[in-house]
Amino acid sequence: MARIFQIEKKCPQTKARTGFLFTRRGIIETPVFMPVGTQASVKSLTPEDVSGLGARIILANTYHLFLRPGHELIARLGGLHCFMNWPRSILTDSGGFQVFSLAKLCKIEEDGARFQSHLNGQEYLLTPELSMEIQAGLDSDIRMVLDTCIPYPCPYEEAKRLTELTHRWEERSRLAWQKNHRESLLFGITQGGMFEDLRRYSAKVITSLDFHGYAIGGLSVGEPHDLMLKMLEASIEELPEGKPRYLMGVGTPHDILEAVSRGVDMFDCVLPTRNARRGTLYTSFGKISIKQARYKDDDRPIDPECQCYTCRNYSRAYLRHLFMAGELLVYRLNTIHNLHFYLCFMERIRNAIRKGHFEEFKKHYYERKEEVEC
Ligand code: PRF
Ligand code: ZN
Repeated sequence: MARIFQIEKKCPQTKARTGFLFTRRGIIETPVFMPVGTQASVKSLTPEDVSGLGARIILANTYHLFLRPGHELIARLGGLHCFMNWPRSILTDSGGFQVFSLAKLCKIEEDGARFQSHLNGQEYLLTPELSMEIQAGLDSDIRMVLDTCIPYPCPYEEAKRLTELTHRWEERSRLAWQKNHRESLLFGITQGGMFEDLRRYSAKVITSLDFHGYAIGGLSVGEPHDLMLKMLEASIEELPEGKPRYLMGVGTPHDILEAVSRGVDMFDCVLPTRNARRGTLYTSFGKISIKQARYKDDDRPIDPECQCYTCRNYSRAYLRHLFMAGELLVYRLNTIHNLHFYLCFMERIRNAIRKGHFEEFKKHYYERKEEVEC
């Protein structure tokens, strides 16, 4: 197997590491944050905006693109990169998680997940083979196996049953991928609910299937932060050191910092983009809500320390005005700022690990967060 991941530097005090992930469309420095482009678009931005922010990989969703406009149409038009004009890497999620969270009815069968489209109620059966076929049609660079989503809370026996079903689906995903992979990478997903022994068991079984990388799924589904970290630790302990680890759908800057400390290399989350559209902005001194009256005639940028396009050109007063007036431009300007914040945060994490300063960086980050909002 060609080399797909190379560890560059390890933090001496924590399990954090920097590395390079090689896809057929480029090299990705890790730890990395992948902006979410669910429906073949990072909401409100052009691909030029997204690459200008420094993103080298984005995430797209099998579930949404299968239902609309359909993977066959996208395949006919040259694949997702061509369709959306994004030449860099794309990771596609398998659809499992979205079926559980978005579809109207969802029934787990041995063969796959039977669900009704949230758009028009039509019934489908999403099997591991179909998920791989859709992802092949999209022609993504990193593809995810089909997994089940274990609700929180969930009794032990049910979590075990769903975890074992996921293992069978992943084996079938792997076989299907071998038939139409076209140089893409395939990542397995560990589950196990909120049980340490199931987490370890799942990570062992998934590791034995030999994927290019390993995702930790089923976390950040409503459980307390400490429990998430405990489950993450149990999962990671059984994963191979030399392969990339991806914590799906996580999270806040705080979650990311703690997960990097435990050896996670990849993240995706809707938080920076969704919060931007709701007027919640990340800054070096905590989150602010641009809606607040206190920003009415505030001529300072969102964050005086931020170098993004929005902060270099616009005041809080202007952004607040746009928001209150429902002007579309505010979505783009806020999203540019929040994604810049996340991508810059990851770059600072990588540089701190490289220089051997990661623990200090973490401490400093927590101290600054204590400061009051301005
Ligand atoms: N599985 C898949 N996608 C996901 C998750 C999962 O468990 C999560 C859980 N945080 C987010 N996205 N396939
Ligand atoms: Zn900014």
